[in-house]
Amino acid sequence: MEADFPFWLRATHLFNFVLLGILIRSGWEILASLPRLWWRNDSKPGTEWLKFTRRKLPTEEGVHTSLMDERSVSPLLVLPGRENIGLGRHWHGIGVMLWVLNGLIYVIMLFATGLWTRIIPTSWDVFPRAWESFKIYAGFGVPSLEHFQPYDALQMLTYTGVVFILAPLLILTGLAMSPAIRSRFPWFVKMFGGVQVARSLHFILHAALILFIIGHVGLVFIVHPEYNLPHMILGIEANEPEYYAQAFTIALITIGVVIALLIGLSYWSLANRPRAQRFLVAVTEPGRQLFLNWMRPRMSKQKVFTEKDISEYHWTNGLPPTKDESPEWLHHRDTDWADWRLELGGELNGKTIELSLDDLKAMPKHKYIGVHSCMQGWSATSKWAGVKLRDVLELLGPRPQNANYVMIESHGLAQVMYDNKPREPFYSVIPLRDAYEDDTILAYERNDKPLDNHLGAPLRLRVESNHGYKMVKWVRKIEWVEHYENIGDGRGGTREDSAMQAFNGRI
Ligand SMILES: Nc1nc2c(c(=O)[nH]1)N[C@H]1C(S)=C(S)[C@@H](COP(=O)(O)O)O[C@H]1N2
Ligand SMILES: [Mo]
Repeated sequence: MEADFPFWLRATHLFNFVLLGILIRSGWEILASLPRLWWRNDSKPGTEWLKFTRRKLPTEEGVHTSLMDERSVSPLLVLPGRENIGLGRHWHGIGVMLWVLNGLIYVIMLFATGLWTRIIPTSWDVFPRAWESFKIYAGFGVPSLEHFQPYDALQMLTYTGVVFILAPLLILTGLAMSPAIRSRFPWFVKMFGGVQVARSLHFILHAALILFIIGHVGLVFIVHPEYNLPHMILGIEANEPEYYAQAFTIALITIGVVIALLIGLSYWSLANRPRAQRFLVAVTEPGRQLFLNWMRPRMSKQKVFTEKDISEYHWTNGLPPTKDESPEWLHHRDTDWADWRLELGGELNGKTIELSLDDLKAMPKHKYIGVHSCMQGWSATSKWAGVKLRDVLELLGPRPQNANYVMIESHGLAQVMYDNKPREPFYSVIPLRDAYEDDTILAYERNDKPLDNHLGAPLRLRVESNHGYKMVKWVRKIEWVEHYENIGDGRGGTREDSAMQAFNGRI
């Protein structure tokens, strides 16, 4: 008897329930940060195929930021809720890692124990038999008990579809949204038709999964529950009302406890967001190290994206500095950057160099077509040109021994800060391995034209292996730093400080 629903099966099934809850709820938080879906290779407002907002967007570029499009959703529904995209992404990351692990254990055990023959059909007549079952359900009937051994043909087909088709496709479309993977294997994203197509497919697959969950849970309570529930939950093959009541109660309590736990995670996260961020980053960092951090971009080498892929529309996140924020940037803008200087150096070197825009343009020019993705979800393909960050850093001479990171600071201020703190200058700290990548550049051109003001003129950082929030616009100063704990709130960047994103985002 025990062998029918052995412990490993029940345990992985329960974990799967919890982890899917985390994934779906945090996925909704991520979607709420840009509640629109596209089939295009860019995210042009007005061309969405689906949206969850009534907000009308200006079609003019550079007057509206993606942060303004974010929606606040109740923590009862999403994880963690209330516009916390950074924490939502961390929860999604943890959910993915544990869900894949749990899924692997399940599949390995399925084959190791031979139980795979119960869910994977081995003969073609599963289709006609499933069709018979389907007709019975469609007539609001239930196939008789002897069809379930322990699953009927329709169940076998559905379970096989969910485990071996739906789940892998969810993983693949999810991977196609990671900047580390896109920059390392650009063809993989191109194969889907771009980040937005992968994102839309991910959404549709998740909707299919939710339909499955509703049907699955519903049918457990509808189809021979007096036999199935005691069988699954108590491991007893008996048709007695007493066992049925017991199993029914256990099933309901379990579902209730899991839902309470899922909602509890939201309130736990919101009660102390820095604590939640520290915990989630610590738990997910090993996964990022193992799977993503070693990937170096090959956009410029592989030339997978071509002129034809260049997007019509490019969102903005962060508007140009205003007179109050940076009178000097406005002065430089109005005088064509003639006496604008990039400040390079800092304490670790004991020296500071100033570079004009012409100095930078005189250095070797690096050009490639790449895809920008904001962690909120929009993307755009552009041709970027500028100087490699490593070439610029080389001007400072040998790297100081204690230089562990490169810090990049903007003329502009953070868009928002949490807890009503005063807005700090936008900054980002880059690990050395990212700073030395081939496709990490200080860009002064986009699509063969000088950078637009809203895209960071005269100079903006590009780190193709990561999301947009690392790519400081209106760069003012670059310097070596030893640690970042004492800069800003100590998380390695403005978006890490305020949106609680991970220092090494990449997913
Ligand atoms: N100075 C500054 N740089 C910034 C930001 C900002 O608000 N201020 N936003 C970042 C984010 S979250 C993204 S997605 C990109 C957006 O770049 P774009 O406006 O050129 O599309 O810029 C990044 N660099
Ligand atoms: Mo972003």
